Amino acid sequence: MYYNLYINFFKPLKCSSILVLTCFSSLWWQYGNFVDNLRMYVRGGSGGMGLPRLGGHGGNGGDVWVVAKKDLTLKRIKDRYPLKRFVAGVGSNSSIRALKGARGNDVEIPAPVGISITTDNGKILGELNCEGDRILVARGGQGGALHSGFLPSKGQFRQICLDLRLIADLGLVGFPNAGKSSLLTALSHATPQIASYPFTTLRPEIGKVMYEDHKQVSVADLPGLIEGAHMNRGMGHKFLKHVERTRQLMFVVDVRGFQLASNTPFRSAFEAVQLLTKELELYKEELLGKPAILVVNKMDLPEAEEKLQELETQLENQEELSQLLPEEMIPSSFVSFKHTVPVSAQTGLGLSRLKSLLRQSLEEQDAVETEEQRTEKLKELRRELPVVTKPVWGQHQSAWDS
Ligand SMILES: Nc1nc2c(ncn2[C@@H]2O[C@H](COP(=O)(O)OP(=O)(O)OP(=O)(O)O)[C@@H](O)[C@H]2O)c(=O)[nH]1
Ligand SMILES: [Mg+2]
Repeated sequence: MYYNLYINFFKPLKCSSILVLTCFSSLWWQYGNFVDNLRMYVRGGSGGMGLPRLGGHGGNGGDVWVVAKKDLTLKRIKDRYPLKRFVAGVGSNSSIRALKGARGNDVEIPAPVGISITTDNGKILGELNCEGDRILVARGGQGGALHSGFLPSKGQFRQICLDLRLIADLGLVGFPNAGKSSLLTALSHATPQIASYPFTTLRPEIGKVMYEDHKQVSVADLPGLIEGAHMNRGMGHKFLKHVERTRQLMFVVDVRGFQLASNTPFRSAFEAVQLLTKELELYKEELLGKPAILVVNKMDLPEAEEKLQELETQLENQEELSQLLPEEMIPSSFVSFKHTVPVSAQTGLGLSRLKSLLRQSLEEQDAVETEEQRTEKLKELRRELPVVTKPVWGQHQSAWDS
């Protein structure tokens, strides 16, 4: 009997708790593994002593640099340098044998591309946008010389923060479960985790969409946003910083709408679009200035066609229709999507069209930007040219006359 009791009560409990624990431990593992900012202490080397008797100069202390390297993550840097302390070499003292002391060794901190570096008081030291970019973060002290009474100075020291913002052509924005990761998997070789529970993606990941002519477009998969993310609900807004540097946005919505849990309201695809817009706006309004494409996913499901038509009509009149939404859901400006593309990440429907539209849209942006740069350059040239004023016939004479 006791055995039956055990089977009836504890076994399901045990199974579900194991499931929950596995879920949480897998979530923790992924989350714990992703580092997108790192604080560290940096100090330039002190200068070496001068030699007053013979007028010798001490060597300067070494500098500390942060250098962008390929295929690196902040996590690897954190693991490799757990103390997160970088001190450059001291300059050598001036001596009878070497009147000019040797310079201290520089220290290079490797960092991934896409890092911006700030000091603790918020001063921006610079950005690493390409491999090989380097930023001086702590200057070494000067060696002792005549002007300093042969006394050396200490190196600069401070706490700095390396903040990673992914650089990609497109950033995926959507509610949880919309199918962002499924879409990235279907379009690229990336293998993000996919599951039917919300917040499967806990760390941003970049996938490369390849074209036949070897052109590549990079797409960043981000954790799902939810209503109130700006108030730190769900995963909050912290991942939105990763779309700051993407060139375009790819909104992904489930054609049938979305409901986070049974006690939260159901949102139609149209409402999802407005809510996503609102969350982006509350994070940083400038994000809405980026060109955007709307992907309507899960078109393989029943009634998808009707829902899509409904959404398209609503989007045509989005300003009027959104007035029917609760005030806190209405964004102050609306996104006018360059394309609305129905797809099914599961069956592959519409994906080849989406793939070529992504490329086309980026190429159009390239063309606009080159044109803008050209006009800007022309304007600059015109500003630099000396202003030649035409002599006005008769003006000289009248001045003479008077
Ligand atoms: N029927 C159908 N199901 C899909 C499609 N795309 C994704 N799904 C399912 O939707 C669920 C969520 O997919 P994900 O790709 O993990 O969604 P996500 O937007 O990345 O979710 P988060 O990472 O939680 O934000 C999974 O069960 C997928 O199998 C589709 O086109 N059709
Ligand atoms: Mg995902």
